[in-house]
Amino acid sequence: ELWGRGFDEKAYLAAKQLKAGEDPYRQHAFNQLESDKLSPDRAIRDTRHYSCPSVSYSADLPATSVIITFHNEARSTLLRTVKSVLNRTPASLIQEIILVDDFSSDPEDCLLLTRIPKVKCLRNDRREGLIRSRVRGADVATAAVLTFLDSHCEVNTEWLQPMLQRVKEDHTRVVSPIIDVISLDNFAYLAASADLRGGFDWSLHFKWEQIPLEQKIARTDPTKPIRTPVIAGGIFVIDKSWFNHLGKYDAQMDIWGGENFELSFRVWMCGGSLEIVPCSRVGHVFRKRHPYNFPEGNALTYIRNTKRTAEVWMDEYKQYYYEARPSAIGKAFGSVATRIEQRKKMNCKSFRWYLDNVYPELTSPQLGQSGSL
Ligand code: LR7
Ligand code: MN
Repeated sequence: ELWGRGFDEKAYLAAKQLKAGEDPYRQHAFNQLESDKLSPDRAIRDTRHYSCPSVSYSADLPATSVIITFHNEARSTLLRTVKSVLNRTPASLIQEIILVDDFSSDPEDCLLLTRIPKVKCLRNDRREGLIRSRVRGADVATAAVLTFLDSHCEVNTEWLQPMLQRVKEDHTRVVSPIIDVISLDNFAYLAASADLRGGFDWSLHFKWEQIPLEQKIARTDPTKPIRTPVIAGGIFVIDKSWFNHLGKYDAQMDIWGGENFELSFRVWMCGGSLEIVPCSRVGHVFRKRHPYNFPEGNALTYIRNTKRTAEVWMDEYKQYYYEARPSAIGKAFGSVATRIEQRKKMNCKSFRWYLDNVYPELTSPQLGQSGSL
């Protein structure tokens, strides 16, 4: 297929085919052979609840800038992410797709895609990690609403409208879809449970968890949003001025990890809310290992990022974080002075308030002898 400015899809993909005998999992930690076999325009099952198609949305939803950062993504998954957005979204809602190439080995992975209408490419001249890369993309975005995606996603039928609707009604809402599973082995598209929300433990380890039973019983309308204490991090819609007002991301966080807690605590504690909109579905390839290197090492980077989060947002409860993650004690984490200042300026609520009002299910650990806070 040839696009307006002459994008040769077949040539783009063929240039990066696996070599005979090469382990298809080696480069990307998913089965690249299976991904390469599939069409960039493949159909996927509409996994929404059957009452979703009859929900209607405002006729003047705002357009969005889609921001996708990546480091050495497989061409076939990257292209399918981009094309699923163009194929399954009304054109008027997509202002642009901003690819941020986080210093991948081959600049053409990104550059060639700018031959597709609406696709822009920014390339970092050194590895920055996904946090600073997203901020770079957000800073140049021209739409009033930002939509973040990982580089190995497929958006499903009418994915964007329900999220834009929620943000249009209230710009302080930060919204996520239900994240369906694209199998890392055979790329089958599988529906995820609609009864999950984001949670975590004191070590700041993310987990999906069941919606509390009282809330589940009270939910008579399966199309209504689900309040969530935290978001998984990669796939969400946020008003651009609200994102800027809240302080974007902590630009001293490196590579991967922790930014989802930092953003989630900040949104809740500084006057916004986080929700999962069940009529929006986006597939994501979940992997078992990171396919890329961490210049400072995976463990130290996660500690640095989560430690910055705990130091800025968790008040006296940060002691539980250190008890659950003793290896974080004494580790360097840079200065958090400007982030603390920002928190004060915005007059954000306490972590105690967050626990009482947003995540009462996270109970204090049994402390050895010191009792509860
Ligand atoms: O140095 C890097 N530079 C990048 O641009 C490292 C990564 N990246 C890109 C990468 O190519 C990908 O597009 O950043 C994106 C996310 O990296 P992944 O796919 O390795 O992350 P993940 O899916 O394992 O991790 C989840 O948690 C991360 C914490 O930092 C991010 O918030 C991811 O966006 C997030 N993914 C999702 O929320 C999708 C659902 C998965 C879950 C749970
Ligand atoms: Mn991912």
